[in-house]
Amino acid sequence: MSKIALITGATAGIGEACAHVFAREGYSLILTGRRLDRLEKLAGQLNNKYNIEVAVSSFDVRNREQVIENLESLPTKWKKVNILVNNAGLSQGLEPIQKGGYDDWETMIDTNIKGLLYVSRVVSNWMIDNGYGHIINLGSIAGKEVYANGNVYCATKHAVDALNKGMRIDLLPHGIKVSAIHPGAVETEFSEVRFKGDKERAKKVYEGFEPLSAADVAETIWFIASRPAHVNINDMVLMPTAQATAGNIFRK
Ligand code: NDP
Ligand code: 8X3
Repeated sequence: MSKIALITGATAGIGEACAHVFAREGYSLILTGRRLDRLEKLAGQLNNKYNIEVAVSSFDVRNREQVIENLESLPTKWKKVNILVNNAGLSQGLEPIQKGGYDDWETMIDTNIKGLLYVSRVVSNWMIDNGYGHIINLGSIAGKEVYANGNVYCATKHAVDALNKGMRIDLLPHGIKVSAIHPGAVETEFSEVRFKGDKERAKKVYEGFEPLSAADVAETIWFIASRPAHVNINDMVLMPTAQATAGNIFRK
């Protein structure tokens, strides 16, 4: 079997774009997300186009039992994972702290921090057994800076930044690489999810400037994944040219 990449949140946006790039590069893929119909459709497309093996596993990263059961029940050959792209994540709401939605906070913390931890716990043990592996975490510019009303989302991505550093230290003796990429604005379903299906409001986020595309991020993740064995990119911030900081976008 060829090298294997496991991509969480492959049903949309950056995860889906990563699936295309790693398929193009000849990887076998494990694709995860909650929307099984999208996973199956994507698996069929990639299998037809690139003649690669694709396994799909549908679970909610917030549910620890589901994560463990679904991943551990994969056939042994699929546990030889070379690359884990810890991508599943989301933002919910954009409110000042005193008005934040309790459920929104729980969803972001459970998905972006605890979900990433559950998946990493399972897959890092496979990698230790295999004696190789590379974990690439999706942080965000929101994990490097804080912007108005971004409070809890920013906190979850700051947590990813810290976990990325911690994992790298803990997995160092096992020869496992750990990297993070921190993008600025990327036009995906992210803002539609943040604004709970309000497409008009979501569209406005990307008006007047050229944001990153999901493909821009996926190609950079491939760059990180394809460095020689003795080279690791610890941390990378990737911004649209029109965006200087999280809160500073030049719009025409
Ligand atoms: P999308 O909304 O387009 O994709 C998010 C993906 O995460 C989907 O595949 C979704 O799958 C999955 N996901 C969300 N919640 C869960 C869950 N509970 N269980 C399993 N999968 C889940 O957004 P992006 O592609 O933009 O976001 C991908 C990552 O990149 C996120 O971590 C985000 O924080 C980060 N990021 C995004 C930026 C942006 O501007 N877009 C910038 C910086 C970082 P499903 O709904 O099918 O479960
Ligand atoms: C997504 C980018 O700036 O909306 O992580 O937080 S931002």
